[in-house]
Amino acid sequence: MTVSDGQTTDYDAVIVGAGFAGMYMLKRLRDDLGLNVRVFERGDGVGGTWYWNRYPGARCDVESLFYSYSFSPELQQEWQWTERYPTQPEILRYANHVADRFGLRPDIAFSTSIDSARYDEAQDRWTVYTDDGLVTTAQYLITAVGCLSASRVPDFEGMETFGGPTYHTGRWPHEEVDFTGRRVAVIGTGSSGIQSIPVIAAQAAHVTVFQRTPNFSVPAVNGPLSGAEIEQTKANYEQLRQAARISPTGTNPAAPIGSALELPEDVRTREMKERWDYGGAGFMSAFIDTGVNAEANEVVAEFVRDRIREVVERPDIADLLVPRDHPIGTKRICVDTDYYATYNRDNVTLVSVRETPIERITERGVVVAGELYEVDDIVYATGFDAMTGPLNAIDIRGVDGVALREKWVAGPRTYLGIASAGFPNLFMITAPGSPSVLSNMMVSIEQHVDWITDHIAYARDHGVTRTDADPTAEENWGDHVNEVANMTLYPRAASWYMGANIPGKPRVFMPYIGGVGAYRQMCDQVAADGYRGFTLKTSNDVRPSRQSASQAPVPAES
Ligand code: N01
Repeated sequence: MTVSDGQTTDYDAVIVGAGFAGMYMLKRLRDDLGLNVRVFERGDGVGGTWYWNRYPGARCDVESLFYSYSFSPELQQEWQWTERYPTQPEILRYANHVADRFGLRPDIAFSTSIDSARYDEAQDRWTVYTDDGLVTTAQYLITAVGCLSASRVPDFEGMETFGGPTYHTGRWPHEEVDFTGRRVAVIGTGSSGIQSIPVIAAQAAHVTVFQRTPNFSVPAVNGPLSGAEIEQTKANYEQLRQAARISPTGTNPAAPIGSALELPEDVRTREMKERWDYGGAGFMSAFIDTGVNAEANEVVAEFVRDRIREVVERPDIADLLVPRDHPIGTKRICVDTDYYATYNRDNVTLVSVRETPIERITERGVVVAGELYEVDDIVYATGFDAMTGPLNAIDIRGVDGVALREKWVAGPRTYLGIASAGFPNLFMITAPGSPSVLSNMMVSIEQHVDWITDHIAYARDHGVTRTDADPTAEENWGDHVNEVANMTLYPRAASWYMGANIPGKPRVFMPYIGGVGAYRQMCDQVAADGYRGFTLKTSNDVRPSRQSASQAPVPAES
């Protein structure tokens, strides 16, 4: 392994990104394997998603006590969460606490982006080029770039002529934005819009919401955590964390009570009402068939539509807010505080841009169907080039100089959502083909980081200088990812999971939907089989791992 004298730019591993994935990866490789590691982070602080997404009302839709690292019993006991769903500032404080507590900052180069990376086949090392002109080499390149970090603003005609400030929710300024007395346009009603609209409306003189597709949202029922709740979770953390690791989504919702099609109407309505009143995304787990059967899905969707009609006073507005174009859950379910009730305010206007898209943006506002909506500020809550966007933004070149973005031109191809054939010694945390965005990201991040650490330790112990996914194993895995997705209703929605929000992006269901627990088992089995499906090269030879690639993977649980 390479030795660094503090001056050298040669490392054992380079990590891209200092969000929760990058920080934990650094800790494991440095503290447990004793490697020399350099992290490059384009922000000037840690936190990733939570560093960038500072929009009003930003909070996590996974409960704070479980949207946190589990690797350190001391850390999880000492950190005090204050609310059921943590705010962005609180999560960012936590990320900073972790960075300080484990002394991570000295190994992170902040305000530095990686532009490109080349695999050097003669040396079995990556050469990494950063925007400060530095050239760095490393045996391993590990991306921890996040799934939703490439923010996206549609190309509206005339947008550059707008006279006031504009904001994207995923690139919010660090200083406070005061909307008092201002007329604000919010474009987009995904999770970011749904969280920010009520908070902006409470401050601004007027908010005009431009909605293309209504979304399903369930109430968070957020509130302060009581001492008793915290104590109880902390006393049982070990079992609760383990249950999350082997669960379908990395969380601990109440188990489904049966089939929405088979249960008597009063039973299923009672169940949905109880879950609705309890709050949170656990509402979606009431029945076993919501995600796979259109009729069952409709039972749940109609329950939510009724709740929208109940809350929104004006029937014409309620009608616009009721989602009808996709099965519930096939676009990421939103979790809100007072979203629908916000449309009862006098200072909120809803403009549907479904039939009549935004025509253009002028110096004074937004034009729809020939009408100018005059505003002082525009908030783009228009989402991200999800999952592949952040990886394709870096010019990553593997064997024979092939670019990852060229290899992925028809959609991402990975083995286990961690590696991609022809890109040796490259590991991608929570990449397409892994559960990632369909799970509690903290659980999936820890699983990937631990698996990658074990793989690197195995390589070191066996004199392996290069590890590369086998193309056949990758193809098999891709088939499996598609097969499982096609068993569900997910491909029916024009969602960012499918790449549908980016014009020209291939329509491929990107995350793996076979479940976090089942996926973990498969990854563990691959490791137990000596990294089946990877070709491992020692300093003297190239040899396939113990079992042939054609046997990989084993989607035993799906
Ligand atoms: O982005 P989105 P997001 N004209 O893509 C609309 C995570 N997250 O930032 O649906 C008009 O969901 C677009 O309309 P349509 C979470 O995983 C988590 O809100 O494409 N409108 C849509 O309404 C989430 O799913 C949390 O028709 C246009 C909106 O912009 C993911 O991030 C909080 C348009 C984009 O919604 C992304 O959420 C926030 C156009 N030309 C985010 N183009 C929590 O943890 C796009 N839109 C709670």
